[in-house]
Amino acid sequence: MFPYVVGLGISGRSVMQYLQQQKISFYCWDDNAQNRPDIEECRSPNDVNWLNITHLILSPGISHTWPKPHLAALKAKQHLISIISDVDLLWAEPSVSAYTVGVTGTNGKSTTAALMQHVLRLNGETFVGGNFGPPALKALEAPYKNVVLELSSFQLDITKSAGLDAAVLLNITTDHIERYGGLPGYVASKLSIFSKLKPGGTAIICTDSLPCGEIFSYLQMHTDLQVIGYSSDNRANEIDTNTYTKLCELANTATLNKQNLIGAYLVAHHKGIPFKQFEEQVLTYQGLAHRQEVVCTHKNVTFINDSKATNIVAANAALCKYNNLFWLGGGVAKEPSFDELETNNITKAYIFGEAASLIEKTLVQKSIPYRRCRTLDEATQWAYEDALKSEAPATVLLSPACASYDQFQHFVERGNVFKAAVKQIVMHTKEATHG
Ligand code: UMA
Repeated sequence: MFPYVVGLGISGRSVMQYLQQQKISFYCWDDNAQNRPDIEECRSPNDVNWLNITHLILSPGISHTWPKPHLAALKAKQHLISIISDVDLLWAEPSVSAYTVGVTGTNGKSTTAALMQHVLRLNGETFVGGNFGPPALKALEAPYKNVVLELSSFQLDITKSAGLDAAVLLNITTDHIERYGGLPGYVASKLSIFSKLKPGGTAIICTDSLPCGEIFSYLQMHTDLQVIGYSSDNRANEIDTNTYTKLCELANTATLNKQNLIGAYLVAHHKGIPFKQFEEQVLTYQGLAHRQEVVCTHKNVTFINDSKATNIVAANAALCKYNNLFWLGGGVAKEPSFDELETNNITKAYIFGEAASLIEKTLVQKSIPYRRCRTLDEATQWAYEDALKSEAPATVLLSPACASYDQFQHFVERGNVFKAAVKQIVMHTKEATHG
């Protein structure tokens, strides 16, 4: 009997490596021929003998229900074979005794997970991974005291076991419509993080967004989980006013979003880390690339790379924060309209990609000056030239409010292209100045 690994990207390859180390024979498959290893065990869902399969270990990016289940998922269901994830393999490992936290939400989960790792280091080596980047099974590479997993809805959907000591839900706004068809399916997926709690585990929920407020009330009434609610304005907080005030000051000083900071604080508090130590550690947190990352300031212009902002809510966090903005936005729209975009601080917009016409509609309605650009490079160049003419300090902000895959592989590539364009601009102007 063999497990069947389908999808051989980052998570699938980590699963194969794990099975090889465990000396467990397996079958594997990837629809992209280039990602298939040249081994006899590589068999398509039509060619494996399903009667010999124990589990289907599916990659998170592969659909198993909506809009259309992958053939492997369909066949697994027909043969009553359970579909599991790399996270299930991690949690099944008897050697793992780490305190494990899962973080989910539409926005801010990577930042919160990284911040938690930074803080939990105070009481021992801490792993951070999952959707964040290093696949979950990398947590087996050292005897970590704590494991922080960023869990996407896709990972939650295929993870069957319960290995979390604490689960944090930050927010829910519309996302990944291509996989869920609408908000209810996506909300159900996010809610399922709490079914991954071990008995006696702690549920931590920021109630700022309406679906999360409803989940909080539901869990309080219908489960015997330890449920802790909080909100950015302290309405639903179980934190005393004095601590809340200190957390707000800290959020300002460290320029961190309160949803992320308070979520991390509640986990630290749960682990017995005193506020003073938490504060000291937060103040040394460096932040993550592509999330409001200050690239440089050149003349009167500061360049900020917020390429990770792939939806309107995420972009609004940056759009509200900086003034005199020369905003770069566009890509593949995730929402049917951009009317919710915070445009008050935008001096001029530079729009590109598939969503440009849709964004244009909103900009025209709100009388915001804009320029349509073919590429991000072009947009960066125009934004810089206009920002330079501004008398006040200006910010060129890439916070696209869209997915990237019309012009880039992913948000990381988009952010790197922006940073390379900024580098070129700075080099050229320096060369021009020096002669
Ligand atoms: N594949 C098929 N058939 C298909 C679709 C894909 O065979 O129908 C194959 C592809 O050819 C490829 C592999 O499956 O070889 C890709 O699998 P995957 O899409 O699950 O991607 P991985 O490389 O395994 O990366 C995944 C996460 N990707 C997704 O969930 C889409 C990564 O999150 C994560 O970092 C990684 O596991 C490690 O845990 C990225 C992501 O974009 C950052 N996440 C989404 C998001 O944040 O919005 C959810």
